[in-house]
Amino acid sequence: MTLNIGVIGSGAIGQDHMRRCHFALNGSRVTAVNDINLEQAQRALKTLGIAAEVYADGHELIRSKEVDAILVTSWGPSHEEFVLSAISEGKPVFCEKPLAVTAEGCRRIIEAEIAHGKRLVQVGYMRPWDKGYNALREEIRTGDLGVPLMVHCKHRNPEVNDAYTTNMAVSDTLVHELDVLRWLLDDDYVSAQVVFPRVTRHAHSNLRDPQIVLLETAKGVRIDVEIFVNCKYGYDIQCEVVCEDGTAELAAPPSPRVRHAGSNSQHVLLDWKQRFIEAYDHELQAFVDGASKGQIQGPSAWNGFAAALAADACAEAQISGAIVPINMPARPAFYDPN
Ligand code: NAI
Ligand code: ISE
Repeated sequence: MTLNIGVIGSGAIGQDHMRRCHFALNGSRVTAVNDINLEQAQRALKTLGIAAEVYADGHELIRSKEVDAILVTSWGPSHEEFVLSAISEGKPVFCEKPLAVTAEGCRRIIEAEIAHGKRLVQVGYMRPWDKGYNALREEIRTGDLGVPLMVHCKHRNPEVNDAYTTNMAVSDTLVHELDVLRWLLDDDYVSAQVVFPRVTRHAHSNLRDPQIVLLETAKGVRIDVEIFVNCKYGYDIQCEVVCEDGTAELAAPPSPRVRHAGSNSQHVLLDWKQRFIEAYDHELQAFVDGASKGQIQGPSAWNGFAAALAADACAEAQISGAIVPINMPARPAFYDPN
């Protein structure tokens, strides 16, 4: 059986996922596309060489008989309404991060999914599908290093456009760490603080960049995440876990060491598309398989909520400068891992 996929949002990641679902994965094809910018949707299909129907309305696409499952790859503030609409049609939906721009929005999705009675939502947090993070988790789980005490992370993007705000450093960028570190440590956050170093001259006038987020977990692990979205030199994701008897560090993607013209160097990737290319393939193949079997897996709406709750606290901390508590409620049995 081939899963017919409808895509809402045909920008950078929408196109990358369309290419994947139509050409690279097993068992899926793109049959419908919507974008508030219709020309953008048409251009994307032409560029990719896909013959799919263009819908002027995302909700109409969700209702279409030509669509078995939905990918939501539009801007964050529109995610909630499309995910709720897919749930009300009983159709599986893969939603790019963030699931919703507030924890309240994620709660509404959770309530709708539980009322439906079966998981339909997979959130596009791809790092738990990344080989490097999986190796790091395995290493910690052996127990050979003792328990984790501290985690030092860096999330660096080469640059961002003028629409990127100070808040987006947490709601759009840090959310990846907020998701993956809970999974890596099997722990929850209890507080967050944000401190601002000197601002880089490369940031536009309304953006505080870089930022440092300090998190504490229920088990007492202290985490610092540097978010630097105009670092200029490349896309660089780092994570070091310091344990009682040693440390474990996320491996950098393989790249040759080059000795040339008096220097000894190694390339750094330039964007997220390349850095997590395999993880995106794995998460979407899992979605296609899960939707085809009626068994959605991977990061759930509950994971989306947990990241959003911590991001809300970080956003408050950005403004107040205070240490903001994070009160994570108990997970409903509906979201217990199988
Ligand atoms: P983009 O700006 O390149 O594309 C977004 C597209 O959505 C645009 O074509 C826009 O016209 C369309 N759109 C916006 N609101 C819409 C609505 N209400 N209905 C229909 N279409 C709408 O943005 P990009 O970079 O593709 O990001 C999209 C989403 O994917 C964001 O939520 C972002 O956080 C997430 N993302 C995730 C990444 C990851 O590593 N998992 C990487 C990049 C983006
Ligand atoms: C973008 O939306 C992503 O999700 C990328 O993975 C992240 O590195 C970037 O900071 C976000 O803006």
